[in-house]
Amino acid sequence: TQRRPLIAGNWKMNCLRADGLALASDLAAKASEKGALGCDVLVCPPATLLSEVVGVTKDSTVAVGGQDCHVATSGAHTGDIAAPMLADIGARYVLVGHSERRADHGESSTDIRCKAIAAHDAGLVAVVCVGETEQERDLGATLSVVNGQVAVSVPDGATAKNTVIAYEPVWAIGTGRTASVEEVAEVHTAIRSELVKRFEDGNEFRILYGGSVKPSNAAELLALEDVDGALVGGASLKVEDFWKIIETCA
Ligand code: G2H
Repeated sequence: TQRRPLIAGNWKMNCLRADGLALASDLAAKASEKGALGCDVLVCPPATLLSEVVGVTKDSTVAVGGQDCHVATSGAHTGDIAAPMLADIGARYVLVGHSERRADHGESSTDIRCKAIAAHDAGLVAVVCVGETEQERDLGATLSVVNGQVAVSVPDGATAKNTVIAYEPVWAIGTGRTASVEEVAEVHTAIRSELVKRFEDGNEFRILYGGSVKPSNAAELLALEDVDGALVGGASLKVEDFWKIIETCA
């Protein structure tokens, strides 16, 4: 199966307006200059910048996504953003269930499934994030935890077109510590086999790796059979680094 890689930048709660718009327009300029890329490119800025980042990237191949959405389409949910609002301003993707959301906001896999459904209903691609903690890994529970998260967080209506999976071991996020290629390969293979069992097009789903991806380790990770791209945090905030990761897919 030829799966087109996706390189996604998760800016998290970073970038004031000037820096964020400069980053997005530099990236769009590089993408336009280069022409056909070997991967799809996505940036997920903070909510404050979404609309303007859509504006500065609109003539490029760079897609824009939110970092979270609410399960409801509208209503009394102060501070939240509904999936149709993201679609309305031109976002095409949304991250759901990032481990920081699971930890900071107590989101469960059931919540995340509802968010993925809300994203699908709004016509967005849901990037469903999963990953074990250090303690779960040390207990030897990695595969059961991750498979359990995939089973509950990914809705039955998921297809390879409306859903991307991102595997991010929590202990490797923003720590500089990356999972070894063997560790990554083992989990991605396990996720693939769950997807194939459950979905007719399970082989077509993109499974991204995330957790301290940087230019120096991107190539070996992206070379793995079931690694179909990367979800990049820190290294997506510098256009040179993010671009180097994109170029490993050329
Ligand atoms: C994992 C990743 C992006 P970083 O959270 O989602 O962040 O690359 O900084 O580890």
